[in-house]
Amino acid sequence: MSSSSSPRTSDGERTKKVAIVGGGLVGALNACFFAKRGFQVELYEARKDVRTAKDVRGRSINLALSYRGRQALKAIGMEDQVVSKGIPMRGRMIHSLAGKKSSISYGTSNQYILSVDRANLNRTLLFAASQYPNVMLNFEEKLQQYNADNGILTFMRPDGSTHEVSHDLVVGCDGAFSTTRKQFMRQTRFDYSHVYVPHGYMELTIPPKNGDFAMEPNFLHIWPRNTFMMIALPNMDTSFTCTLFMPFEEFEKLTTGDEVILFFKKYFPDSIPLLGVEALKQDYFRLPAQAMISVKCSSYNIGCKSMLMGDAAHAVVPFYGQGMNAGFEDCIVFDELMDQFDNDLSQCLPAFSRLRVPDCHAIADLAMYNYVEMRKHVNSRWFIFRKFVDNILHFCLPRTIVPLYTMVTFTRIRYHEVIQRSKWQSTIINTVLFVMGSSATVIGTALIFKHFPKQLNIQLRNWNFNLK
Ligand code: FAD
Ligand code: EGO
Repeated sequence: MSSSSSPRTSDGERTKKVAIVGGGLVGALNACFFAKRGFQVELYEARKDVRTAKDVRGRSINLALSYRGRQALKAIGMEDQVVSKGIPMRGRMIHSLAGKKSSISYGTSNQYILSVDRANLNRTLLFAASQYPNVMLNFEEKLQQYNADNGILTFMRPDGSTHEVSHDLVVGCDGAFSTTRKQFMRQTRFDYSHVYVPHGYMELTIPPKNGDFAMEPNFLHIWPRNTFMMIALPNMDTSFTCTLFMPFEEFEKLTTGDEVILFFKKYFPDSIPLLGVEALKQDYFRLPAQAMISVKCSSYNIGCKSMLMGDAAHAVVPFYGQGMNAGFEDCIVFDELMDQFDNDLSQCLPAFSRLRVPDCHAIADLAMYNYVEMRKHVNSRWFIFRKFVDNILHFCLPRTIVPLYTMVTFTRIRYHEVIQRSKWQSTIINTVLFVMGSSATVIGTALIFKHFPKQLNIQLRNWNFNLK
Protein backbone atom coordinates (compact mmCIF):
# COMPACT_ATOMS: atom_id res chain seq x y z
CA MET A 1 0.00 0.00 0.00
CA SER A 2 1.40 3.39 -0.93
CA SER A 3 1.79 5.94 1.84
CA SER A 4 -0.56 8.40 0.16
CA SER A 5 -3.40 5.91 0.14
CA SER A 6 -3.15 4.97 3.80
CA PRO A 7 -5.18 7.18 6.11
CA ARG A 8 -3.08 9.29 8.36
CA THR A 9 -4.06 9.65 11.95
CA SER A 10 -3.21 12.54 14.23
CA ASP A 11 -1.08 10.21 16.33
CA GLY A 12 0.06 8.52 13.16
CA GLU A 13 -0.08 4.97 14.50
CA ARG A 14 -3.28 3.05 13.90
CA THR A 15 -5.66 2.76 11.03
CA LYS A 16 -8.77 4.86 11.40
CA LYS A 17 -12.10 3.16 11.89
CA VAL A 18 -15.08 4.41 9.93
CA ALA A 19 -18.70 3.37 10.49
CA ILE A 20 -20.95 3.59 7.46
CA VAL A 21 -24.59 3.62 8.47
CA GLY A 22 -26.79 2.23 5.67
CA GLY A 23 -25.88 -0.31 3.01
CA GLY A 24 -28.05 1.14 0.26
CA LEU A 25 -26.57 2.44 -2.99
CA VAL A 26 -24.53 5.26 -1.49
CA GLY A 27 -23.43 3.38 1.65
CA ALA A 28 -22.17 0.40 -0.35
CA LEU A 29 -20.28 2.63 -2.80
CA ASN A 30 -18.81 4.67 0.03
CA ALA A 31 -17.55 1.52 1.75
CA CYS A 32 -15.47 0.88 -1.38
CA PHE A 33 -14.09 4.43 -1.42
CA PHE A 34 -13.03 4.32 2.25
CA ALA A 35 -11.68 0.78 1.94
CA LYS A 36 -9.57 1.82 -1.02
CA ARG A 37 -8.00 4.51 1.17
CA GLY A 38 -7.11 1.89 3.77
CA PHE A 39 -9.69 2.74 6.43
CA GLN A 40 -11.03 -0.01 8.64
CA VAL A 41 -14.66 0.02 7.39
CA GLU A 42 -17.69 -1.27 9.31
CA LEU A 43 -20.95 -1.01 7.37
CA TYR A 44 -24.25 -1.41 9.23
CA GLU A 45 -27.45 -2.10 7.32
CA ALA A 46 -30.90 -2.43 8.93
CA ARG A 47 -32.33 -4.83 6.34
CA LYS A 48 -31.35 -8.34 5.37
CA ASP A 49 -28.45 -8.84 2.97
CA VAL A 50 -29.91 -8.16 -0.53
CA ARG A 51 -27.29 -10.48 -2.01
CA THR A 52 -28.94 -13.49 -0.38
CA ALA A 53 -32.44 -12.32 0.64
CA LYS A 54 -35.42 -13.62 -1.38
CA ASP A 55 -38.11 -11.30 -2.78
CA VAL A 56 -36.44 -7.95 -2.36
CA ARG A 57 -38.66 -5.04 -3.35
CA GLY A 58 -36.76 -1.86 -3.98
CA ARG A 59 -38.45 1.46 -4.35
CA SER A 60 -38.33 1.88 -8.09
CA ILE A 61 -36.82 -1.33 -9.46
CA ASN A 62 -34.80 0.51 -12.08
CA LEU A 63 -33.00 3.83 -12.08
CA ALA A 64 -31.41 6.14 -14.62
CA LEU A 65 -27.64 6.21 -14.14
CA SER A 66 -25.87 9.15 -15.76
CA TYR A 67 -22.43 10.75 -15.97
CA ARG A 68 -21.96 11.84 -12.34
CA GLY A 69 -22.84 8.40 -11.03
CA ARG A 70 -20.67 6.71 -13.63
CA GLN A 71 -17.64 8.83 -12.75
CA ALA A 72 -17.95 7.68 -9.14
CA LEU A 73 -18.19 4.02 -10.19
CA LYS A 74 -15.17 4.52 -12.41
CA ALA A 75 -13.11 5.81 -9.47
CA ILE A 76 -13.52 2.46 -7.69
CA GLY A 77 -13.09 0.44 -10.89
CA MET A 78 -16.73 -0.63 -11.11
CA GLU A 79 -17.94 1.38 -14.11
CA ASP A 80 -17.60 -1.26 -16.83
CA GLN A 81 -19.23 -3.99 -14.80
CA VAL A 82 -22.26 -1.84 -13.98
CA VAL A 83 -22.55 -0.41 -17.50
CA SER A 84 -22.51 -3.91 -18.98
CA LYS A 85 -25.63 -4.74 -16.94
CA GLY A 86 -27.45 -1.54 -17.91
CA ILE A 87 -29.54 -0.65 -20.94
CA PRO A 88 -28.54 2.52 -22.80
CA MET A 89 -31.35 5.02 -23.28
CA ARG A 90 -30.25 7.32 -26.10
CA GLY A 91 -33.20 9.67 -26.04
CA ARG A 92 -36.72 10.20 -24.82
CA MET A 93 -39.67 8.64 -26.57
CA ILE A 94 -42.66 10.90 -26.14
CA HIS A 95 -46.06 9.20 -26.26
CA SER A 96 -48.89 11.54 -27.29
CA LEU A 97 -52.48 11.06 -26.22
CA ALA A 98 -53.30 9.92 -29.76
CA GLY A 99 -50.66 7.19 -29.44
CA LYS A 100 -48.09 8.88 -31.67
CA LYS A 101 -44.48 8.29 -30.63
CA SER A 102 -41.73 10.86 -31.20
CA SER A 103 -38.12 10.32 -30.27
CA ILE A 104 -35.72 13.13 -29.43
CA SER A 105 -32.14 12.09 -28.83
CA TYR A 106 -30.18 13.28 -25.79
CA GLY A 107 -27.35 14.51 -27.98
CA THR A 108 -24.35 12.84 -29.53
CA SER A 109 -24.04 9.07 -29.77
CA ASN A 110 -22.07 8.88 -26.53
CA GLN A 111 -24.62 10.90 -24.59
CA TYR A 112 -26.98 8.33 -23.17
CA ILE A 113 -28.30 7.40 -19.76
CA LEU A 114 -28.44 3.84 -18.48
CA SER A 115 -31.37 1.97 -17.06
CA VAL A 116 -29.96 -0.12 -14.20
CA ASP A 117 -31.66 -2.50 -11.81
CA ARG A 118 -31.63 -1.06 -8.30
CA ALA A 119 -31.40 -4.35 -6.39
CA ASN A 120 -28.76 -5.67 -8.74
CA LEU A 121 -26.66 -2.50 -8.47
CA ASN A 122 -26.93 -2.70 -4.69
CA ARG A 123 -25.81 -6.34 -4.74
CA THR A 124 -22.91 -5.55 -7.09
CA LEU A 125 -21.66 -2.72 -4.87
CA LEU A 126 -22.01 -4.73 -1.66
CA PHE A 127 -20.11 -7.56 -3.29
CA ALA A 128 -17.37 -5.16 -4.40
CA ALA A 129 -17.15 -3.79 -0.84
CA SER A 130 -16.97 -7.29 0.64
CA GLN A 131 -13.92 -8.03 -1.52
CA TYR A 132 -11.77 -5.59 0.49
CA PRO A 133 -10.14 -7.32 3.46
CA ASN A 134 -10.62 -4.16 5.54
CA VAL A 135 -14.44 -4.07 5.13
CA MET A 136 -16.91 -5.72 7.50
CA LEU A 137 -20.54 -5.81 6.38
CA ASN A 138 -23.14 -6.11 9.14
CA PHE A 139 -26.78 -6.77 8.25
CA GLU A 140 -29.93 -6.58 10.33
CA GLU A 141 -28.24 -4.00 12.48
CA LYS A 142 -30.43 -0.96 12.80
CA LEU A 143 -28.99 2.27 14.16
CA GLN A 144 -31.10 3.29 17.16
CA GLN A 145 -29.08 6.14 18.50
CA TYR A 146 -25.94 8.04 17.84
CA ASN A 147 -24.24 10.31 20.33
CA ALA A 148 -22.02 12.75 18.46
CA ASP A 149 -20.38 13.95 21.67
CA ASN A 150 -18.87 10.62 22.70
CA GLY A 151 -19.13 8.95 19.26
CA ILE A 152 -21.15 5.97 20.50
CA LEU A 153 -23.52 4.25 18.08
CA THR A 154 -26.29 2.00 19.38
CA PHE A 155 -27.56 -0.74 17.08
CA MET A 156 -30.51 -3.06 17.45
CA ARG A 157 -30.77 -6.61 16.10
CA PRO A 158 -34.03 -8.27 14.99
CA ASP A 159 -34.29 -10.08 18.34
CA GLY A 160 -34.44 -6.68 20.05
CA SER A 161 -30.97 -6.85 21.57
CA THR A 162 -28.80 -3.76 21.35
CA HIS A 163 -25.07 -3.19 21.32
CA GLU A 164 -22.79 -0.19 21.26
CA VAL A 165 -19.75 0.61 19.16
CA SER A 166 -17.57 3.64 18.61
CA HIS A 167 -15.58 4.79 15.60
CA ASP A 168 -13.26 7.59 14.55
CA LEU A 169 -15.64 8.65 11.78
CA VAL A 170 -19.36 8.07 11.26
CA VAL A 171 -20.84 8.46 7.78
CA GLY A 172 -24.65 8.50 7.66
CA CYS A 173 -25.84 6.99 4.38
CA ASP A 174 -29.13 5.86 5.84
CA GLY A 175 -31.48 7.45 3.35
CA ALA A 176 -34.19 10.09 3.35
CA PHE A 177 -35.44 9.21 6.87
CA SER A 178 -31.93 9.06 8.30
CA THR A 179 -31.49 8.20 11.96
CA THR A 180 -27.96 9.63 11.83
CA ARG A 181 -29.44 12.97 10.79
CA LYS A 182 -31.65 12.99 13.90
CA GLN A 183 -28.50 13.51 15.95
CA PHE A 184 -27.51 16.40 13.69
CA MET A 185 -30.88 17.99 14.44
CA ARG A 186 -29.88 18.31 18.08
CA GLN A 187 -26.90 20.48 17.13
CA THR A 188 -27.18 24.20 17.29
CA ARG A 189 -27.18 26.04 13.95
CA PHE A 190 -28.18 22.91 12.01
CA ASP A 191 -30.71 23.88 9.33
CA TYR A 192 -33.31 21.40 8.23
CA SER A 193 -36.43 21.46 6.09
CA HIS A 194 -38.49 18.94 4.23
CA VAL A 195 -41.60 18.91 2.04
CA TYR A 196 -43.78 16.17 0.70
CA VAL A 197 -45.13 16.93 -2.79
CA PRO A 198 -48.84 16.39 -3.53
CA HIS A 199 -48.00 13.67 -6.05
CA GLY A 200 -47.45 10.01 -5.29
CA TYR A 201 -45.99 7.32 -7.52
CA MET A 202 -46.89 3.77 -8.41
CA GLU A 203 -44.86 1.17 -10.28
CA LEU A 204 -46.39 -1.04 -12.96
CA THR A 205 -44.82 -3.57 -15.30
CA ILE A 206 -44.93 -3.93 -19.07
CA PRO A 207 -44.12 -7.62 -19.61
CA PRO A 208 -42.14 -8.87 -22.62
CA LYS A 209 -44.11 -9.36 -25.84
CA ASN A 210 -43.32 -12.58 -27.72
CA GLY A 211 -40.14 -12.84 -25.69
CA ASP A 212 -38.93 -9.38 -26.70
CA PHE A 213 -39.33 -5.75 -25.63
CA ALA A 214 -42.89 -4.53 -26.21
CA MET A 215 -41.58 -1.04 -27.10
CA GLU A 216 -38.31 0.41 -28.39
CA PRO A 217 -35.81 -0.54 -25.64
CA ASN A 218 -33.21 2.19 -25.98
CA PHE A 219 -35.35 5.10 -24.85
CA LEU A 220 -36.75 6.65 -21.74
CA HIS A 221 -40.47 6.46 -22.54
CA ILE A 222 -42.49 9.43 -21.30
CA TRP A 223 -46.23 10.09 -21.36
CA PRO A 224 -46.42 13.78 -20.40
CA ARG A 225 -50.01 14.75 -19.50
CA ASN A 226 -49.45 17.77 -17.27
CA THR A 227 -50.44 16.67 -13.79
CA PHE A 228 -50.53 12.98 -14.83
CA MET A 229 -47.12 11.71 -15.86
CA MET A 230 -45.93 8.26 -16.70
CA ILE A 231 -42.48 6.98 -17.61
CA ALA A 232 -41.08 3.56 -18.53
CA LEU A 233 -37.50 2.30 -18.30
CA PRO A 234 -36.31 -0.95 -19.86
CA ASN A 235 -35.10 -3.96 -17.83
CA MET A 236 -32.55 -6.60 -18.84
CA ASP A 237 -35.31 -9.27 -18.82
CA THR A 238 -37.03 -7.38 -21.73
CA SER A 239 -39.78 -5.99 -19.52
CA PHE A 240 -40.28 -2.30 -18.70
CA THR A 241 -40.97 -0.75 -15.33
CA CYS A 242 -43.56 2.02 -15.62
CA THR A 243 -43.85 4.69 -12.99
CA LEU A 244 -47.11 6.59 -12.82
CA PHE A 245 -46.95 9.97 -11.07
CA MET A 246 -50.15 11.73 -10.03
CA PRO A 247 -51.70 13.58 -7.10
CA PHE A 248 -52.66 11.32 -4.18
CA GLU A 249 -56.12 12.77 -4.51
CA GLU A 250 -56.41 11.27 -8.00
CA PHE A 251 -54.98 7.92 -6.93
CA GLU A 252 -57.66 7.73 -4.28
CA LYS A 253 -60.45 8.45 -6.77
CA LEU A 254 -59.84 5.15 -8.54
CA THR A 255 -61.38 2.46 -6.39
CA THR A 256 -62.28 -0.34 -8.82
CA GLY A 257 -60.51 -2.14 -11.65
CA ASP A 258 -62.98 -0.72 -14.16
CA GLU A 259 -62.33 2.84 -13.03
CA VAL A 260 -58.62 2.22 -13.47
CA ILE A 261 -59.16 1.04 -17.05
CA LEU A 262 -61.38 4.04 -17.84
CA PHE A 263 -58.71 6.33 -16.42
CA PHE A 264 -55.99 4.73 -18.55
CA LYS A 265 -58.28 4.86 -21.64
CA LYS A 266 -58.62 8.57 -21.11
CA TYR A 267 -54.97 9.46 -20.43
CA PHE A 268 -52.68 6.61 -21.50
CA PRO A 269 -54.69 4.61 -24.05
CA ASP A 270 -51.69 3.23 -25.93
CA SER A 271 -50.27 1.74 -22.72
CA ILE A 272 -53.28 -0.49 -21.97
CA PRO A 273 -52.42 -3.31 -24.39
CA LEU A 274 -48.81 -3.11 -23.21
CA LEU A 275 -49.65 -3.35 -19.50
CA GLY A 276 -52.53 -5.76 -20.05
CA VAL A 277 -56.10 -5.10 -18.89
CA GLU A 278 -56.24 -7.85 -16.27
CA ALA A 279 -52.75 -7.19 -14.94
CA LEU A 280 -53.48 -3.48 -14.69
CA LYS A 281 -56.71 -4.07 -12.76
CA GLN A 282 -54.74 -6.08 -10.20
CA ASP A 283 -51.37 -4.32 -10.09
CA TYR A 284 -52.94 -0.94 -9.43
CA PHE A 285 -54.26 -2.19 -6.08
CA ARG A 286 -51.25 -4.25 -5.05
CA LEU A 287 -49.50 -1.42 -3.22
CA PRO A 288 -50.71 2.04 -2.29
CA ALA A 289 -49.13 5.00 -4.07
CA GLN A 290 -45.80 6.00 -2.52
CA ALA A 291 -44.92 9.45 -1.21
CA MET A 292 -42.08 11.66 -2.43
CA ILE A 293 -40.08 13.84 -0.05
CA SER A 294 -37.54 16.57 -0.66
CA VAL A 295 -35.04 17.13 2.17
CA LYS A 296 -32.59 19.99 2.55
CA CYS A 297 -30.20 20.45 5.43
CA SER A 298 -26.93 22.12 6.34
CA SER A 299 -24.18 21.42 7.24
CA TYR A 300 -23.39 17.87 6.29
CA ASN A 301 -20.79 17.45 9.03
CA ILE A 302 -20.38 17.77 12.76
CA GLY A 303 -16.75 18.63 13.41
CA CYS A 304 -14.39 16.02 12.02
CA LYS A 305 -16.20 12.97 13.40
CA SER A 306 -19.47 12.64 11.51
CA MET A 307 -21.12 13.50 8.22
CA LEU A 308 -24.12 12.77 6.01
CA MET A 309 -24.12 11.63 2.38
CA GLY A 310 -26.70 10.62 -0.21
CA ASP A 311 -30.41 10.90 0.55
CA ALA A 312 -29.64 11.32 4.26
CA ALA A 313 -28.14 14.70 3.35
CA HIS A 314 -30.31 15.59 0.34
CA ALA A 315 -33.33 13.59 -0.73
CA VAL A 316 -34.67 15.11 -3.95
CA VAL A 317 -37.89 14.49 -5.89
CA PRO A 318 -37.25 12.03 -8.76
CA PHE A 319 -38.16 14.42 -11.59
CA TYR A 320 -34.58 14.77 -12.82
CA GLY A 321 -33.39 11.21 -12.31
CA GLN A 322 -30.49 12.56 -10.21
CA GLY A 323 -30.93 11.35 -6.60
CA MET A 324 -28.55 8.42 -6.79
CA ASN A 325 -26.23 10.26 -9.17
CA ALA A 326 -25.92 13.16 -6.72
CA GLY A 327 -25.28 10.71 -3.87
CA PHE A 328 -22.58 8.95 -5.88
CA GLU A 329 -21.04 12.32 -6.74
CA ASP A 330 -20.87 13.06 -2.96
CA CYS A 331 -18.50 10.09 -2.69
CA ILE A 332 -16.14 11.32 -5.39
CA VAL A 333 -16.18 14.89 -4.08
CA PHE A 334 -15.14 13.63 -0.63
CA ASP A 335 -12.52 11.38 -2.18
CA GLU A 336 -11.09 14.32 -4.14
CA LEU A 337 -10.90 16.34 -0.91
CA MET A 338 -9.06 13.50 0.81
CA ASP A 339 -6.44 13.69 -1.93
CA GLN A 340 -6.27 17.44 -1.71
CA PHE A 341 -5.93 17.54 2.10
CA ASP A 342 -3.83 14.40 2.41
CA ASN A 343 -6.47 12.46 4.42
CA ASP A 344 -6.76 15.17 7.07
CA LEU A 345 -10.35 14.70 8.26
CA SER A 346 -10.35 17.96 10.24
CA GLN A 347 -10.04 19.77 6.92
CA CYS A 348 -11.99 17.40 4.67
CA LEU A 349 -15.28 17.33 6.57
CA PRO A 350 -15.85 21.09 6.79
CA ALA A 351 -14.67 21.45 3.18
CA PHE A 352 -17.15 18.77 2.09
CA SER A 353 -20.04 20.77 3.57
CA ARG A 354 -18.77 24.02 2.10
CA LEU A 355 -18.54 22.52 -1.39
CA ARG A 356 -21.51 20.21 -1.36
CA VAL A 357 -24.29 22.10 0.43
CA PRO A 358 -24.75 24.73 -2.32
CA ASP A 359 -24.67 22.04 -5.02
CA CYS A 360 -27.12 19.67 -3.37
CA HIS A 361 -29.50 22.49 -2.55
CA ALA A 362 -29.25 23.39 -6.24
CA ILE A 363 -30.16 19.88 -7.48
CA ALA A 364 -33.05 19.78 -4.98
CA ASP A 365 -34.29 23.05 -6.50
CA LEU A 366 -33.76 21.86 -10.08
CA ALA A 367 -35.66 18.63 -9.45
CA MET A 368 -38.49 20.54 -7.75
CA TYR A 369 -38.52 23.02 -10.62
CA ASN A 370 -38.94 20.17 -13.14
CA TYR A 371 -41.79 18.77 -11.07
CA VAL A 372 -43.62 22.12 -10.97
CA GLU A 373 -42.90 22.88 -14.63
CA MET A 374 -43.91 19.48 -15.94
CA ARG A 375 -47.16 19.15 -14.05
CA LYS A 376 -48.21 22.70 -14.98
CA HIS A 377 -47.20 23.11 -18.60
CA VAL A 378 -45.87 19.97 -20.15
CA ASN A 379 -47.97 17.91 -22.51
CA SER A 380 -46.46 15.93 -25.38
CA ARG A 381 -46.47 18.80 -27.88
CA TRP A 382 -44.84 21.24 -25.48
CA PHE A 383 -42.26 18.60 -24.45
CA ILE A 384 -41.27 17.97 -28.07
CA PHE A 385 -41.25 21.68 -28.92
CA ARG A 386 -39.07 22.59 -25.94
CA LYS A 387 -36.49 19.87 -26.62
CA PHE A 388 -36.49 20.80 -30.31
CA VAL A 389 -35.75 24.45 -29.49
CA ASP A 390 -33.02 23.36 -27.01
CA ASN A 391 -31.39 21.22 -29.70
CA ILE A 392 -31.51 23.95 -32.37
CA LEU A 393 -30.01 26.57 -30.08
CA HIS A 394 -27.27 24.16 -29.01
CA PHE A 395 -26.58 23.32 -32.65
CA CYS A 396 -26.27 27.01 -33.60
CA LEU A 397 -24.16 28.02 -30.58
CA PRO A 398 -22.66 24.73 -29.32
CA ARG A 399 -20.23 26.31 -26.85
CA THR A 400 -22.46 29.07 -25.54
CA ILE A 401 -25.79 27.30 -25.19
CA VAL A 402 -25.90 23.87 -23.58
CA PRO A 403 -29.35 22.55 -22.63
CA LEU A 404 -30.02 22.44 -18.89
CA TYR A 405 -30.77 18.71 -19.06
CA THR A 406 -27.40 18.11 -20.76
CA MET A 407 -25.45 20.03 -18.11
CA VAL A 408 -27.18 18.15 -15.30
CA THR A 409 -27.02 14.71 -16.89
CA PHE A 410 -23.89 14.57 -19.04
CA THR A 411 -21.35 16.75 -17.25
CA ARG A 412 -19.90 17.26 -13.79
CA ILE A 413 -20.47 21.01 -13.90
CA ARG A 414 -21.31 21.84 -10.28
CA TYR A 415 -25.09 21.88 -9.83
CA HIS A 416 -25.09 25.44 -8.49
CA GLU A 417 -23.11 26.55 -11.54
CA VAL A 418 -25.60 24.76 -13.77
CA ILE A 419 -28.30 27.05 -12.39
CA GLN A 420 -26.14 30.15 -12.89
CA ARG A 421 -25.26 29.12 -16.43
CA SER A 422 -28.81 28.33 -17.37
CA LYS A 423 -29.94 31.74 -16.10
CA TRP A 424 -27.20 33.40 -18.12
CA GLN A 425 -28.16 31.36 -21.20
CA SER A 426 -31.77 32.47 -20.84
CA THR A 427 -30.55 36.06 -20.78
CA ILE A 428 -28.65 35.49 -24.02
CA ILE A 429 -31.62 33.76 -25.66
CA ASN A 430 -34.01 36.49 -24.57
CA THR A 431 -31.65 39.17 -25.85
CA VAL A 432 -31.29 37.41 -29.20
CA LEU A 433 -35.05 37.01 -29.46
CA PHE A 434 -35.49 40.68 -28.58
CA VAL A 435 -32.94 41.79 -31.18
CA MET A 436 -34.51 39.47 -33.75
CA GLY A 437 -37.94 40.76 -32.80
CA SER A 438 -36.82 44.36 -33.13
CA SER A 439 -35.09 43.78 -36.45
CA ALA A 440 -38.16 41.92 -37.69
CA THR A 441 -40.15 45.02 -36.85
CA VAL A 442 -37.66 47.24 -38.71
CA ILE A 443 -37.51 44.92 -41.73
CA GLY A 444 -41.26 44.50 -41.68
CA THR A 445 -41.78 48.25 -41.64
CA ALA A 446 -39.29 48.67 -44.49
CA LEU A 447 -41.11 45.99 -46.50
CA ILE A 448 -44.40 47.72 -45.93
CA PHE A 449 -42.92 50.93 -47.25
CA LYS A 450 -41.35 49.10 -50.18
CA HIS A 451 -44.48 47.32 -51.37
CA PHE A 452 -47.36 49.48 -50.35
CA PRO A 453 -45.89 52.87 -50.96
CA LYS A 454 -46.88 53.31 -54.59
CA GLN A 455 -50.40 54.13 -53.72
CA LEU A 456 -49.22 56.08 -50.75
CA ASN A 457 -46.84 58.09 -52.96
CA ILE A 458 -49.58 58.74 -55.40
CA GLN A 459 -51.79 59.85 -52.61
CA LEU A 460 -49.03 62.00 -51.25
CA ARG A 461 -48.29 63.38 -54.68
CA ASN A 462 -51.89 64.15 -55.23
CA TRP A 463 -52.10 65.74 -51.90
CA ASN A 464 -49.05 67.81 -52.67
CA PHE A 465 -50.48 68.51 -56.03
CA ASN A 466 -53.74 69.54 -54.52
CA LEU A 467 -51.83 71.84 -52.27
CA LYS A 468 -50.20 73.44 -55.24
P1 FAD B 1 -31.21 4.54 0.19
O1 FAD B 1 -31.13 3.92 -1.14
O2 FAD B 1 -32.55 4.89 0.73
O3 FAD B 1 -30.47 3.57 1.22
C1 FAD B 1 -30.48 3.80 2.60
C2 FAD B 1 -30.14 2.51 3.30
O4 FAD B 1 -30.00 2.75 4.68
C3 FAD B 1 -31.22 1.46 3.14
O5 FAD B 1 -30.65 0.25 2.72
C4 FAD B 1 -31.83 1.34 4.51
O6 FAD B 1 -32.32 0.06 4.82
C5 FAD B 1 -30.67 1.73 5.39
N1 FAD B 1 -31.08 2.30 6.68
C6 FAD B 1 -32.05 3.22 6.91
N2 FAD B 1 -32.12 3.51 8.21
C7 FAD B 1 -31.17 2.76 8.82
C8 FAD B 1 -30.76 2.61 10.19
N3 FAD B 1 -31.36 3.30 11.17
N4 FAD B 1 -29.75 1.76 10.47
C9 FAD B 1 -29.14 1.05 9.47
N5 FAD B 1 -29.49 1.17 8.17
C10 FAD B 1 -30.50 1.99 7.86
N6 FAD B 1 -32.03 8.45 -8.66
C11 FAD B 1 -31.35 8.48 -9.82
O7 FAD B 1 -30.18 8.84 -9.85
N7 FAD B 1 -31.95 8.11 -11.00
C12 FAD B 1 -33.26 7.73 -11.06
O8 FAD B 1 -33.77 7.40 -12.14
C13 FAD B 1 -34.02 7.71 -9.85
N8 FAD B 1 -35.32 7.37 -9.87
C14 FAD B 1 -36.03 7.36 -8.69
C15 FAD B 1 -37.38 7.05 -8.72
C16 FAD B 1 -38.13 7.06 -7.57
C17 FAD B 1 -39.59 6.73 -7.62
C18 FAD B 1 -37.51 7.39 -6.32
C19 FAD B 1 -38.30 7.41 -5.05
C20 FAD B 1 -36.16 7.72 -6.30
C21 FAD B 1 -35.40 7.71 -7.46
N9 FAD B 1 -34.03 8.04 -7.46
C22 FAD B 1 -33.34 8.08 -8.64
C23 FAD B 1 -33.34 8.42 -6.20
C24 FAD B 1 -32.58 7.26 -5.58
O9 FAD B 1 -33.44 6.18 -5.34
C25 FAD B 1 -31.93 7.69 -4.27
O10 FAD B 1 -31.33 8.94 -4.39
C26 FAD B 1 -30.89 6.69 -3.80
O11 FAD B 1 -31.48 5.44 -3.55
C27 FAD B 1 -30.20 7.20 -2.53
O12 FAD B 1 -29.33 6.23 -2.03
P2 FAD B 1 -28.97 6.19 -0.49
O13 FAD B 1 -28.02 5.06 -0.34
O14 FAD B 1 -28.58 7.55 -0.03
O15 FAD B 1 -30.36 5.89 0.24
C1 EGO C 1 -40.10 20.97 -20.77
C2 EGO C 1 -39.91 19.70 -21.31
C3 EGO C 1 -39.69 21.20 -19.46
C4 EGO C 1 -38.27 11.50 -14.28
C5 EGO C 1 -39.33 18.70 -20.55
C6 EGO C 1 -39.10 20.20 -18.71
C7 EGO C 1 -36.77 14.44 -16.53
C8 EGO C 1 -37.20 15.63 -17.16
C9 EGO C 1 -39.63 11.71 -14.02
C10 EGO C 1 -38.67 11.94 -16.59
C11 EGO C 1 -35.87 13.67 -18.61
C12 EGO C 1 -34.30 10.66 -16.08
C13 EGO C 1 -37.79 11.60 -15.56
C14 EGO C 1 -36.28 14.85 -19.23
C15 EGO C 1 -38.91 18.95 -19.26
C16 EGO C 1 -35.54 10.37 -15.53
C17 EGO C 1 -36.10 13.47 -17.25
C18 EGO C 1 -36.97 15.84 -18.51
C19 EGO C 1 -39.99 12.15 -16.33
C20 EGO C 1 -40.48 12.05 -15.05
C21 EGO C 1 -36.38 11.40 -15.87
C22 EGO C 1 -35.96 15.02 -20.69
C23 EGO C 1 -35.86 9.16 -14.73
C24 EGO C 1 -38.24 17.89 -18.44
N1 EGO C 1 -34.38 11.81 -16.76
N2 EGO C 1 -35.64 12.26 -16.64
O1 EGO C 1 -35.52 16.12 -21.08
O2 EGO C 1 -36.06 14.05 -21.41
O3 EGO C 1 -37.40 17.00 -19.16
F1 EGO C 1 -40.86 12.46 -17.31
CL1 EGO C 1 -42.16 12.31 -14.78
